[in-house]
Amino acid sequence: MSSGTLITVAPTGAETAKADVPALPVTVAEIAAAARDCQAVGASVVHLHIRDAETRPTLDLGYVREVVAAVRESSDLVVQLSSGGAVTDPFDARLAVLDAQPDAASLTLGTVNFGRDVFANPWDLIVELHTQMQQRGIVPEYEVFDLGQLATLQRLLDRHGPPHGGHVHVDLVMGVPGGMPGTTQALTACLPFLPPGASFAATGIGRTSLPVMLAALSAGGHLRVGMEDTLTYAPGEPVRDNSQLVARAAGLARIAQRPPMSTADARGFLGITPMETVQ
Ligand code: KMH
Ligand code: ZN
Repeated sequence: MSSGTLITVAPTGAETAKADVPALPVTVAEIAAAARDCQAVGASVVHLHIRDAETRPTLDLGYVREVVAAVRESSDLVVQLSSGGAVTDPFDARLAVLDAQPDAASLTLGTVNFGRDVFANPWDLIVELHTQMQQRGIVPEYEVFDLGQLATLQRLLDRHGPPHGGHVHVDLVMGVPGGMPGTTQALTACLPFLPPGASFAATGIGRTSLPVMLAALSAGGHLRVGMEDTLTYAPGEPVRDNSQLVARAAGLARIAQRPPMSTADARGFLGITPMETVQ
C-alpha cells in the first residue's frame, strides 16, 4: 500500500456527445483548461481522448499531438493517452497514438461488451501495444473490465516481460454494462489476482463512482474519476466540471489519510522516465 493516492482524471472520453453535455471539454483549449484545473485540486494523471473540429472522437495524430502539447503547456500532469479510443476505432489507429509520445497509455486486457457495442481487444493487439510501449518508453496503465482479464495480464507479463519502468499499475474499470459490476464485492474479488507488486486504481462508471471510490480507498487503491465515466454528481445533479469530481476524490483521499500524490510523486510511483532520457 502506498501512502498517497494517485488521482487520474478522465475528462472527456469517446462516448458522450458535446451536444448532450455542454460542460464536456472537447476543444484543445477546453481540455487544457480542464487539465490545469484538475491538477490544482489533486489530479496527477490525465487520461486523454481527443475530439475533432466537429467534436467527434478522433485518433488523428495531428489533433492528438496538439492536445498533448497543450496539456503539457497548461499543466504538469502525467499525460496518458487512450489506446482504447472509441469502439469503432481500427486497431492500427489505436496503436498509432503511441507516435504522439505520451508519458503513458491505457492498455485494455480483453474484449468486453460495451452496452450494445463490443470493445475489441484481442490477444495480438494486447501484445503489440505492450511491446511497442516497452520499446518506446511509454508506461502502460492496464485497464481491466472483468476478473478474467487479470489472468491475461499475468500471461502477458510472463511471456513478454515487465512494462517500461518496471512497475505494473492496473485500473479496474467497473460498472460498464457488459463488464464487472461496480461493487465492493467485485473489487475485493479482483485483488488476489493482481500480479505481485502491482498497484491498482478503480473507476466506477455512472452511479457506481462513489461506492467504487470508497472501496478502492479502503483497500489501499488509487482513484480515477472524470466526465468520461460519470456525468451526474448526485441524483438529479449534473456534474459541473471535471474539477468538481477530482475535488471530491481528493477530499475522500484526505479523509482516508492518503492525500493526493503530487505530479512528481506520481511520475516516480509509475516509473515514468523523463522524455529526454528515453532513447
Ligand atoms: N472508449 C472505450 C471504448 C481506454 O480509454 O483505453 C474504451 C476506453 C478505454 O475508454
Ligand atoms: Zn478512456
